[in-house]
Amino acid sequence: MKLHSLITAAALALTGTVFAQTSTADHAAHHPAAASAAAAPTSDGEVRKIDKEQGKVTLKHGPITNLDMPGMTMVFTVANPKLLGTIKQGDKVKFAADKVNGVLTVTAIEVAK
Ligand SMILES: [Cu+2]
Repeated sequence: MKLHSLITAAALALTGTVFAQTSTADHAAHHPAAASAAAAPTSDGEVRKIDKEQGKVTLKHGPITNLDMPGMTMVFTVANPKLLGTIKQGDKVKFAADKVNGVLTVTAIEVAK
């Protein structure tokens, strides 16, 4: 009886450890984009032009502190073409931009309220 309890306790402890490691790995694997987008600061901008075919957007933007860039009008690549469906020309927006493989990329964008 004593031995049986010991084995059960050991098995429970082992199962608990494996489960904890698996769930942590799963979480990281499922949310890498969300994690990096949340970490990027948002900048103010205004949509000048949208190119859905090329997956690009022209923004007149304010200073982008994380890229050390002053305000200007320029073309960005978007991380996900679906982002372009949520904005239109003339919209005032808040967006997050980052350098992805050397390309200035909008990782998140939304119409400013
Ligand atoms: Cu710029």
